[in-house]
Amino acid sequence: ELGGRKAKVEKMFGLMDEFLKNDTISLQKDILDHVEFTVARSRFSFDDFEAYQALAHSVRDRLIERWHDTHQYFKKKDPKRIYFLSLEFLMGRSLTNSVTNLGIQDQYADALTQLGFDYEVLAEQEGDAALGNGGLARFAACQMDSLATLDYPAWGYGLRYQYGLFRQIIVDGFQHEQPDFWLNFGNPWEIERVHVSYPVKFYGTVEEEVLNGKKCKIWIPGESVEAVAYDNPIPGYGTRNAINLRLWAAKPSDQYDMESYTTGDYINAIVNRQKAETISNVLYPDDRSYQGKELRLKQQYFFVSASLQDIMRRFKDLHRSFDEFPEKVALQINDTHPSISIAEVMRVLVDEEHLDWSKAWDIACRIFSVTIHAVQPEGLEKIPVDLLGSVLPRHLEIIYEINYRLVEELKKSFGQDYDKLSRMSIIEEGAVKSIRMANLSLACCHTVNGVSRVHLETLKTRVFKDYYELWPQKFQCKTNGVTQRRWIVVSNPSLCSIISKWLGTEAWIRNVDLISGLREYAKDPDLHTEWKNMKRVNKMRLAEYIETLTSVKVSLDAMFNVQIKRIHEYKRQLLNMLGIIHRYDCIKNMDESDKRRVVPRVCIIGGKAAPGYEVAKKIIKLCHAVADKVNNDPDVGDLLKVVFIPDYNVSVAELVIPGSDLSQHLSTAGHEASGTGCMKFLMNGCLLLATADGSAVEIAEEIGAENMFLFGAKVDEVPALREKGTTLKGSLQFARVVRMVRDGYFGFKDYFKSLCDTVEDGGDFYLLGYDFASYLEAQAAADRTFVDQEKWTQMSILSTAGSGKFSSDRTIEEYAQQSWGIEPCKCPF
Ligand code: CR1
Repeated sequence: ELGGRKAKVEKMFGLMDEFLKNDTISLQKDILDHVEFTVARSRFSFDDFEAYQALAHSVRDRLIERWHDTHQYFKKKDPKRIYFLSLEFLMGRSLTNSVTNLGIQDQYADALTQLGFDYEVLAEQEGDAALGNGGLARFAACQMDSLATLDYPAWGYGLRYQYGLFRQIIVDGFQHEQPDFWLNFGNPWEIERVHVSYPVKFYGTVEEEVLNGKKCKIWIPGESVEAVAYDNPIPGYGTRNAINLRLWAAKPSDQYDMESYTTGDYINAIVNRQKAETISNVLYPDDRSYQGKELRLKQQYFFVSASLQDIMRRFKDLHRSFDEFPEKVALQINDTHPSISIAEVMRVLVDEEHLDWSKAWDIACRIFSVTIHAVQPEGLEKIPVDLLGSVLPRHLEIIYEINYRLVEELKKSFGQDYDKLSRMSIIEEGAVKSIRMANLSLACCHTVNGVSRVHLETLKTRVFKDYYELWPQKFQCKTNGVTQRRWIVVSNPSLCSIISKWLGTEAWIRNVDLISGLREYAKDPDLHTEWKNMKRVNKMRLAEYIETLTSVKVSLDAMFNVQIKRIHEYKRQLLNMLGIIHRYDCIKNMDESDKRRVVPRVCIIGGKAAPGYEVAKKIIKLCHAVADKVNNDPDVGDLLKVVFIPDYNVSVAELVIPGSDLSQHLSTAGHEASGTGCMKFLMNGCLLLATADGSAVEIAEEIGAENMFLFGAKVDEVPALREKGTTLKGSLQFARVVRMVRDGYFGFKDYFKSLCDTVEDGGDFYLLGYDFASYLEAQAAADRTFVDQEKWTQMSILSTAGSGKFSSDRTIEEYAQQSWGIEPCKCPF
């Protein structure tokens, strides 16, 4: 019997090639096979989308092969693993990123050309995976790429939303939201794992039980929902490693509620069961304010509970005692959203594994670290006690116990300072008694990370001051980064070739510090020529895109000036608009000879507003109202164009960033935790016009402040300026442009009134009036520099050359060493 089996296995190995082959003929055959057998179209007749699907499946096979090998290897080596828990991952498209990281893009392009298809056209068929809102979620995606590339034994865990971030459509200049049912045409990048599923429980009651003479608590849940795994292989670059991003989808549980079936109400019983799926239905589209919604809490617990069951099962396969857990497991909490995992770990260890509380707590404290992405205390999640107690009754008890012990410990340090104790407590008293999820994380995590130096300072001195004084060693800075694989190699291939050519190596793609080698050539006329050509071609591509979308024709000689990010008051798109109005107003008042000295500009704005965020939506309307007026004014012509790019997402960013000359990062100092968009522009040699906020401060250190356009109040000036409040009048120029909007110069007078109030009568919290003059000065400086194209190009080269620090590879190395204590585990070829 055994011999027979062995022979079978040997035969199977004999039949399998060691690796899938990547020569042109094999790839073509592979694509055609997928056309015929996966997509089920005739190999003699299929369209671009079907070709894309077949191509994607062919790439997916190669991903799966590496991904299997990597997991076999991880299993064999059993290194300490990092589990990255995040409610959001903004992956964008996968095709080009995958073939790039697999190192077979040229082969695929050739194979397709010979079949009569154009790789780029097929790549455009892919929709974005938009399972996230903005910075936090895209940063999570960049981190996954770096973890894979640097061979870390990592897993990402999140939710497989059926509806990603809404699609933004613009009707008469107003934002409308449409659902993003992104799975409609299937998703070749995921692998459904029907057999990897766990029950996740909700509601019910807690009862006491005596076990071996010891009193213990048991949770009798009232509802069970099944979490089914969908695996998304994440290939590293220049390595065989491919790690896993496991996203959970909710499915009705296998356990039937017998009663509803026996009462004969069969149809309703099924409809009710189906409701379980709503948990993973939709991504919350608001990235800042949380209203303590039940569904949101259920989403958080759902993915956390399934992930922890999965992690513990993997651990228990190889280990008996939880004493070893911290040697094998690091858990990273991405913002406070997954922090219910702390209570869940305690529940499992104490209630199910029967560990002593203090032992369990010690384990929890050694495995968890957290990164905070918010600056304002309002951005930190709070969950009403009543809600938590109803959805997760046992967890509420556990949180109370954690808090009781915490407060006892705090009393040892702070005595009876009740103000301090109540600020530090996990429970917030008040009209709505709530759980402060951030404080729960602070109490447990061994490391609390800020995402830029400025941000960490804010956390230490304002947001978590009390905690910092108590546990200064917990607080660390891990300045964000972005992956150069997606943001240069994939999205700007011509720049990629230039860098490799001048450095004489492609090694910078894995070791981006080498990019500083470009500094040496910053004045080289040959490099300048190549650089300018590259920019022009990228601008051409962007101009075509703009024309297709908005019918606005733009001149390639104009400076492309871009602000793309979520629309928020603190990000001050309104400042940008008021600056544009000022420019327009100036042009209108010029004679022809003055006009000749104007640097022509194309102002590009893109971004989504949370559906309930009225002010942000008014800003979008203002962009359109101004664009309408300016773009149709014959006095202005090519000197100024205003373009709003609808439905901004990762793929749009990949197109816009390489084609930009200048990018704007205008947050009121002290409000942007880090900002990662600026890093993508920097890598692509777009100059930055920015406030000294978030990571811009560190960018200035790396490239030299003289190579960017900094403006505005500094972080430490902002509080005093605010104190002065309404007495702080902006300049006459500021008053004039606001008046133009107020008076209906761009129409919609009544609609824009309240928007104008936010920067005048409302007290101008974000200091637009104060910063306006210095903003205009920075814009003028950008104009003067643009006229001197040699200087501009040199600054552009120095921006790219100085971007090495802002790779997520550096960020991940810091996390690995300072927070997680993990080592690379490289799968041999
Ligand atoms: C911050 O606003 C930061 C990213 C990533 C954002 C931004 O400054 O660069 O996180 N926060 O750390 C966010 O998206 C939902 O919160």
